[in-house]
Amino acid sequence: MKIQSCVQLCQLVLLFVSSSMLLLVIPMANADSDDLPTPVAGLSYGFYEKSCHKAENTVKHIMKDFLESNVSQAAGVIRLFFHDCFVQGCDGSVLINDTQGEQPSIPNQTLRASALDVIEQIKAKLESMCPNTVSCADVLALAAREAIRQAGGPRFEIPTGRRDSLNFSNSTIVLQNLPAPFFNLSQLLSSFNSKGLNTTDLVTLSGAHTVGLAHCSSFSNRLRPTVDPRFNKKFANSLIQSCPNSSINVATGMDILTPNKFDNKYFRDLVNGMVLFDSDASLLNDSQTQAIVQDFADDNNVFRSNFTISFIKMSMIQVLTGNKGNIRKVCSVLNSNSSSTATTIDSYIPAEFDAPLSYASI
Ligand code: HEM
Ligand SMILES: *[C@@H]1O[C@H](CO)[C@@H](O)[C@H](O)[C@H]1NC(C)=O
Ligand SMILES: *[C@@H]1O[C@H](CO)[C@@H](O)[C@H](O)[C@H]1NC(C)=O
Ligand SMILES: *[C@@H]1O[C@H](CO)[C@@H](O)[C@H](O)[C@H]1NC(C)=O
Ligand SMILES: *[C@@H]1O[C@H](CO)[C@@H](O)[C@H](O)[C@H]1NC(C)=O
Ligand SMILES: *[C@@H]1O[C@H](CO)[C@@H](O)[C@H](O)[C@H]1NC(C)=O
Ligand SMILES: *[C@@H]1O[C@H](CO)[C@@H](O)[C@H](O)[C@H]1NC(C)=O
Ligand SMILES: *[C@@H]1O[C@H](CO)[C@@H](O)[C@H](O)[C@H]1NC(C)=O
Ligand SMILES: *[C@@H]1O[C@H](CO)[C@@H](O)[C@H](O)[C@H]1NC(C)=O
Ligand SMILES: *[C@@H]1O[C@H](CO)[C@@H](O)[C@H](O)[C@H]1NC(C)=O
Ligand SMILES: *[C@@H]1O[C@H](CO)[C@@H](O)[C@H](O)[C@H]1NC(C)=O
Ligand SMILES: CC(=O)N[C@H]1CO[C@H](CO)[C@@H](O)[C@@H]1O
Repeated sequence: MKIQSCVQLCQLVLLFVSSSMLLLVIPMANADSDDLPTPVAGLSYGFYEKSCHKAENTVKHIMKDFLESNVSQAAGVIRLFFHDCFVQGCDGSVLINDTQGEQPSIPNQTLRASALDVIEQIKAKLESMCPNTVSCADVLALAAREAIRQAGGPRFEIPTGRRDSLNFSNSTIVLQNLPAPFFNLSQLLSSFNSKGLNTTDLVTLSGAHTVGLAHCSSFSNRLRPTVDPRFNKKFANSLIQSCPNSSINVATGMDILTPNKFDNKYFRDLVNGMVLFDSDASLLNDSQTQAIVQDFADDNNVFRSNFTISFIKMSMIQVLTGNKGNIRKVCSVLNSNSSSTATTIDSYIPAEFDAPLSYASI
C-alpha cells in the first residue's frame, strides 16, 4: 500500500515536473498541434525520428551557430525555401548550382550565397551522421523553420519526408512560377491559388517580409516616373534618396520598425504606407485582404498562429514522397545516376508507387 501510494505520488510529482518543464521549453504555445495541417500522403511529423534521430536537432544547432553572429541572415534561408516550393514544388531543385538551372534566373540574382552555404553545411553533417537518409528538400524546410523561430517568429513542428528532385527548372520556368513584386492582387491570387494556397495564405505568407532586404530594382517602379500615392510621403522621399536609380545596388530593410525580428510589424508598416512592393501594398486594395491585414497588425499572436498554418501548407506544395525522387548526396549537385529529363525520372518510378502512399503506412 505504502509503495503504491508512493508510486502514485511520484507519478503526480513527475507529471507536474514534466508539464512545467514543457511550459519552460515551449514558452509560446501557438496553434495547438491538433490544428496543424494534416500532412499530405508520404509526409509526417517526425519522419526521421527512427532513421536519423538527431536530424532536427542538428539543423537547429547549425542554424543557431549561423544566426548567432548575425540574425539578419535568417531572411536569406526563408526566401530560399519559398523559391524552392513555388518552382516545381518543395523538392530542393532551387539548390542545384547549374548555369542552365533555376539559379541564374532574375529572382535568383538576389538569393543569398550564405543561405545556400549553410544548407550545404547542414547536409554534409547529416550525411556523416546518417548517410543517404535526410533529403535536401527537408534540410531546407527545417532550416527555414529554424530561421523563423530563431528570428523571433513562431515555434512549430513541420512535416518531413520530402524527397529531392531528379531535375530542375530553367530560368524561364522560374519566372513563370514566382510572383513578381509588381504584381497586383488578382495576379498574386492566381499565383498562390495555382499552388493550392488561398487568400488568407497570401496575406499571411507575405508577412515574411517582416525580415530581410530588397534592392532598389524591386520597387523603383513605385518611385518613378510618379510616386505611388499609397506610399507615406516621408517614407517615399527617403527611398528616392537611397535609390537614386534602379540600377544602384543598394539594399533597403523591408520592415522599418523591427528589421530583423520575425513579428507582425510588417502589417503595421503596410497600414502606414511603409512597405516596398506593389505586391505588399495591393493587400490593402480589397476589403477581404484588408480585414486580414488589420487583424494581423493588431495582434502578433493572431499573425503567428496563422503563419504557422500557411507556412506548413506552403511546405507541402507538390512534394515528392515515397519512392519518387531521391536523397541527394550534395544539395547543389544531382546524384550521378539521376537525370535532368522528366522521361528518365518516370522510368525510375515503379507503377505501384504511382498511387499515393497512405500516411499511416509510412
Ligand atoms: C507574395 C508574393 C511575393 C513577392 C512578389 C515577393 C517578392 C520579393 C522580392 C522582390 C524580394 C526582394 C528581392 C531583392 O530585391 O533583393 C523579396 C524578399 C524576401 N522575400 Fe518575398 N515575395 C513574396 C512572397 C514571399 C513569401 C511567401 C516568403 C516566405 C514565406 C517571402 C520571403 C522573403 C524574404 C525573407 C525576403 C528577404 C530576403 C533577403 O533579405 O535575402 N516572400 N521578396
Ligand atoms: C549581417 O548581415 C547583413 C546582411 O544580412 C550585412 O549587411 C551585415 O553587414 C552583417 N553584419 C555583420 C556584423 O556581419
Ligand atoms: C556554382 O558552380 C560554379 C562553377 O560551376 C562555381 O564557380 C560557384 O562557386 C558555384 N556556386 C556555389 C554557390 O556553390
Ligand atoms: C521535372 O520532373 C517532374 C517529374 O518528377 C516533371 O513533372 C517536371 O516537368 C520536370 N521538370 C523539368 C523542368 O523537366
Ligand atoms: C525552359 O524549359 C521549357 C520547357 O522545358 C522550354 O520550352 C524553354 O525553351 C526552356 N527555356 C530556356 C531558356 O532554356
Ligand atoms: C492586374 O494586372 C493584370 C495584368 O497586367 C491586368 O490584366 C488586370 O486588369 C489587373 N487587375 C486589376 C484589378 O487591376
Ligand atoms: C485597387 O482598387 C481600386 C478601387 O478601390 C481599383 O479601381 C483598382 O483596380 C485596384 N487595383 C488593383 C491593382 O487591384
Ligand atoms: C484558407 O485555408 C484555411 C485552411 O488551410 C482556412 O482555414 C481559411 O478559412 C481559408 N481562407 C479563405 C479565405 O478561404
Ligand atoms: C545610379 O546612381 C549611382 C549613384 O548616384 C551612379 O553612380 C550610377 O552611375 C547611376 N547609374 C545610372 C544608370 O544612372
Ligand atoms: C487567423 O486570423 C484570423 C483573423 O484574420 C483569426 O480570426 C483566426 O483565429 C486566426 N487563426 C488562428 C489559427 O489563429
Ligand atoms: C542512385 O544511387 C543511390 C546510391 O548511389 C541509390 O541509393 C539510389 O537509389 C539511386 N537512385 C535511383 C533513382 O536509382
Ligand atoms: C548560376 C548562378 O548564377 N547561380 C547563382 C544564384 O545565386 C547564388 C547566390 O547569390 C549564387 O551563388 C549562384 O552562383
